[in-house]
Amino acid sequence: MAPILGYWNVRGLAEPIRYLMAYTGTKCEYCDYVTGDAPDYDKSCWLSVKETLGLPFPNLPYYIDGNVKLTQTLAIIRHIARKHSLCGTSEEEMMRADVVAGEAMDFIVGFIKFTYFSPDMEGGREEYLNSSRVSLQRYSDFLSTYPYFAGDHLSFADFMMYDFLDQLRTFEPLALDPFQNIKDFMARIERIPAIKEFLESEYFRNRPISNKMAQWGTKPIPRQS
Ligand SMILES: N[C@@H](CCC(=O)N[C@@H](CS)C(=O)NCC(=O)O)C(=O)O
Repeated sequence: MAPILGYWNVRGLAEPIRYLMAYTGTKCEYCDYVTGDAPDYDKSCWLSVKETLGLPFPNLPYYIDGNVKLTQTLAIIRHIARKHSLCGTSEEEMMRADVVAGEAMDFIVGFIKFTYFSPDMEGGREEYLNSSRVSLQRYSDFLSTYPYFAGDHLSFADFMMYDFLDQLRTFEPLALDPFQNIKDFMARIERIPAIKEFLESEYFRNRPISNKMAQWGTKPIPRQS
């Protein structure tokens, strides 16, 4: 039986897992939960099954593959990456991939907080973008002249950085402009045939970045590449 990936029907935290599925050619059943509309944003489709799936820590995203029942985005990503040797090819690359994965999680959690919960999102836009530029400068310095964040080889961390930075550049199309090596990296990921195919698929293009209660990104938006 194909593994099952459960998440809301948005990109959110789960998209790098979907890229990994596409890249590794893993057939996967996507169990996409859909929240109700405003004002209640009914989540009963998820809450009614949340405690029934045998997950030790029920949450979204979840990944079920036979006896493997996983939650926590990073644990799911690393599990799939280990199976396909996508964790880096040396201790140096593995350390770099792990650091970047942690940075990517911090980044997306901040982005989600900003786009879902800001009391005045438009008013806080400049401040948010200024602080994200500081992070981008660090990513750019770290990437340096390497093709991938771990170094010379593609790793799971690249799919995280790619999607989360794509969410940022969808929010602000000029955000990546000062960072040519990051723009080159984005283009490099998009040229990977399986990723290109996934990005062009109806499944990718029809799914919004954010869930319905967010202040931004709740409708599918064309990519800015
Ligand atoms: N640390 C967790 C956070 C998971 C999380 O916050 N999931 C949100 C969606 S982004 C959710 O709606 N979870 C369902 C729940 O709390 O029941 C991870 O990285 O996977």
